[in-house]
Amino acid sequence: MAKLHGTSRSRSARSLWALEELGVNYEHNPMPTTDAKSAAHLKLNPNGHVPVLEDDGVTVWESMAINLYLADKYGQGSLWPSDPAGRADVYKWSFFAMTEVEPHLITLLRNRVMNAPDQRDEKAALAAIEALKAPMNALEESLKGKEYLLGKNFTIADLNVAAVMSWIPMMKLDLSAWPNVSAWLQKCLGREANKKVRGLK
Ligand SMILES: N[C@@H](CCC(=O)N[C@@H](CS)C(=O)NCC(=O)O)C(=O)O
Repeated sequence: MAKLHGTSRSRSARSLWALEELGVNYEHNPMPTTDAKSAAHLKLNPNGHVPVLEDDGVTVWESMAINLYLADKYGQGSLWPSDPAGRADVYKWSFFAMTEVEPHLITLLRNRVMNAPDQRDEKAALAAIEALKAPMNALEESLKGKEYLLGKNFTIADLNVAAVMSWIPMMKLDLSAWPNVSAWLQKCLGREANKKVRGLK
């Protein structure tokens, strides 16, 4: 049986969402991030991070890699596109989320939510908001006239990008300049599988 290590209050939520969405029978080890550097966990992921997936003798770390693996293995005919062009879009949006969006959201999260008030740098937060404009514009343009990133159907591309952007409501970032992004994000985050994950340990 597949086993996912990592509390839902971490990036593990991304892979728990994929497991739930795909209807995979899995075991969840809700390991806190404070245990990620334990000797036992370092054997699974030498980076000392969660999430980690174990599945049929395969060990995968990096949330996006886990989700691409899961969608490929369990999502044929649903979350995983059957054609190379569709899969190219999946890779494109997943790497976009990790490289163009996540670093700025982390900066914002640290300086608006996570750090103690006297450790917050509002200048860095404002610079992150500025840097997010280009990727938000790209997303807005791509969603024009479409239900989801690849067209009519929700795929692992939507899940991966929306999962990275799931911190946005918590930060109350104003998305009114990007109405397509705002409507799409709400629709993705409102899916039952994601709502279920938010209630897990
Ligand atoms: N790029 C990695 C990042 C993983 C990561 O940084 N996970 C954090 C939790 S959200 C963690 O394990 N932190 C524990 C630590 O660094 O000791 C991914 O997406 O899986």
